[in-house]
Amino acid sequence: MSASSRPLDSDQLAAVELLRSARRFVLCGHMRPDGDCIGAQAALARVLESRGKDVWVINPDPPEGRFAYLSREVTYRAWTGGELPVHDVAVMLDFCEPQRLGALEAPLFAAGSKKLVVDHHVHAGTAFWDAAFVDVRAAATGLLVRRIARALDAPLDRVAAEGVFTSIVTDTGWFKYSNTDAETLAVAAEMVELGVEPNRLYDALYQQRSREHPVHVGRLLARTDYLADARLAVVAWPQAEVVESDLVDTDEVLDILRSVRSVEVVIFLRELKTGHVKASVRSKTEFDAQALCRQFGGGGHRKAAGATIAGNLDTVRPRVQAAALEVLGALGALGLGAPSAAGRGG
Ligand SMILES: [Mn+2]
Repeated sequence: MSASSRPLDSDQLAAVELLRSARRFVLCGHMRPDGDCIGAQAALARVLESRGKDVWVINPDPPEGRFAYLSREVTYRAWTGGELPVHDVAVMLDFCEPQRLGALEAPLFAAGSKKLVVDHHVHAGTAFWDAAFVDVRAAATGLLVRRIARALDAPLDRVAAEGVFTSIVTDTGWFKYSNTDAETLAVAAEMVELGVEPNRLYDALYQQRSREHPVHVGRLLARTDYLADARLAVVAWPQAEVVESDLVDTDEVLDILRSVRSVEVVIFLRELKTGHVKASVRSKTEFDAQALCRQFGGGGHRKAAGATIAGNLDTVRPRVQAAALEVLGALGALGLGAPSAAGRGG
């Protein structure tokens, strides 16, 4: 059996049935929607529209400009208050914590609609949804939309295919993270057969930076501190310079630091205007980024996770760093850390 046609469990079948039977949908994403979120929304919107459904796509924030090839085809509304349209089902894509809806949380839960979660994140806490199509092993939410379309017997048009492909490539770092599996590659190939031009999407996503961009990346990288024999890399970015960090794709900086041989874990700490610090954690080894972030009220995946923590860099950084060093110490004692002591080249 191919990876993209595995059987659905009973929860997933119930979710598909809700999508099949309801008529009016609102598709919601999380704050600062990423490529997986935007792509999964595009794909599910086209799939449901092909089934004659009314679909409204809305997020707390507008999509980044680099996703223009999708936002030209799909109307992404950004919540600015007012009223949500009357709808039967609100679908939450690529998140499972209602607070990630930001200002959209209150009006969405005030609406009497059914709540359906389509997601691949680990959920902590009580279930708030009416139905869920969840697989925490899936590399991207877009892959779950592909499975849903198959279950609904709905064909994907080119825009839906570009949505699924965008989901896959942004959540796998263009097929290089450990979540890249057979389903990822099989569905990517299928999307190319449906008309996606990978090079055109790569150009739109990663080759349209400003001239200043490399300088900002350089400044950020210059702030790196290596700890624990350079098994841990930490970049802390104070609020005073937040304008520049907004111009930099965090994943890009994390990727460069992860490329250092000795580094097992990278932590990027960004001070926000709201009195919080946004932590992004990436792991190359058994180090569980999700477990670390959960200690601080966040979540994500084993190899990639994040948390938004109350406080400033002076108060938050020592706590996060100490927690990470403790985990690294335990892993080191078990011999589960870097490839080998020799490989670390003392
Ligand atoms: Mn995702």
